Amino acid sequence: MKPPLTHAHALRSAPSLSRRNSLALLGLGAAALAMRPTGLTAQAASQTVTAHNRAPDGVQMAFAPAVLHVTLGETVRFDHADRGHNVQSYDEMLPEGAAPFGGEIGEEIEFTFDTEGTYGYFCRPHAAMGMIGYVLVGDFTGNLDAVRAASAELRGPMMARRVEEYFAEITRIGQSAGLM
Ligand SMILES: [Cu+2]
Repeated sequence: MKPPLTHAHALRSAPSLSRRNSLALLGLGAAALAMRPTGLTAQAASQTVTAHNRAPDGVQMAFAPAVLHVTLGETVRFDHADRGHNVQSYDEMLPEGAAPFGGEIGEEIEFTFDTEGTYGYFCRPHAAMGMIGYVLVGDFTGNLDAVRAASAELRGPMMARRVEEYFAEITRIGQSAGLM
């Protein structure tokens, strides 16, 4: 029995789509989502983080949502609203034993978070502008203090304010989930 195709695989292998049309489809995030077949496999991304030159809330060079809480084992898609971004985890901001994740500039990736904890990541070209984010997995408090300490070491003109804002959001999420 053939394993079910993921959506991305189905798009790439559809013979009737030219490369140009495939790329156009991939660029239309909303349209692509609307085309998602029902009966998704367990590995299909259920949440998306998007890299923006200007996020919906008006913040420049930012991920949205920059703080995302997912359940253990959930897959997150990291896509791009604009060119020139990438996503990669900070080595010092991973739960113990967790695999790092990342892609090249312009590369959209999916990553399955199968270790509980807090993951910090950044965009390499724009990290100095505060382009960072956090994925919180399950009870994410185990390594939160370590991630907070590492975040306080990040340098850049906008960084301290971003870190402060994102940790306020992390605290809000943790409290509403009864974890903090
Ligand atoms: Cu960027």
